[in-house]
Amino acid sequence: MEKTFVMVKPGGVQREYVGEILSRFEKKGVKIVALKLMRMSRELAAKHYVEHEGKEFFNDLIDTITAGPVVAMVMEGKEIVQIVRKMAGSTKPLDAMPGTIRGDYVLDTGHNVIHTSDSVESAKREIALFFKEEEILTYNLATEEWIYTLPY
Ligand code: 3AN
Repeated sequence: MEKTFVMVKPGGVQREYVGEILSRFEKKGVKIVALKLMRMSRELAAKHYVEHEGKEFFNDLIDTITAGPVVAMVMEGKEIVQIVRKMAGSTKPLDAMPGTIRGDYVLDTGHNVIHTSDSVESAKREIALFFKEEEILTYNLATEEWIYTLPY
């Protein structure tokens, strides 16, 4: 099944949105297959945001993402990359629809509470940056057949 990388950023942890954000994904039926609270090093931050290197907001981005603990996660599900991205909402606060995480909690692009991978390829790269293979679990949720398969 498809996997994606999700991170509650330092601002989301400090504003105590971890439970709220996890709850939205759990209610959707998303399976959490890896999760940790950690502090990102500047080296890891620079690798994670390599596509933004050289942009005018790059240094602020690295400062902000390393300013406090983050909750890093791997989530699994059908078409999970784009579904999780939709639930997170648009990068620009004005475009982030109410009902999305950013639409409900974000007023500024640089303080947007959550990161989600933008493609299956990015997800693979980001998951490998944050997790060892043995930290990503394989298990069944008791509810899984009611999310995907039953009634046959
Ligand atoms: P997304 O997180 O929606 O995929 P990206 O990948 O374009 O957005 O940008 C990564 C992060 O860089 C954003 N979440 C935001 O924190 C920051 N960022 C992007 N564009 C800007 C900008 N114009 N000004 C300040 N920060 C920005």
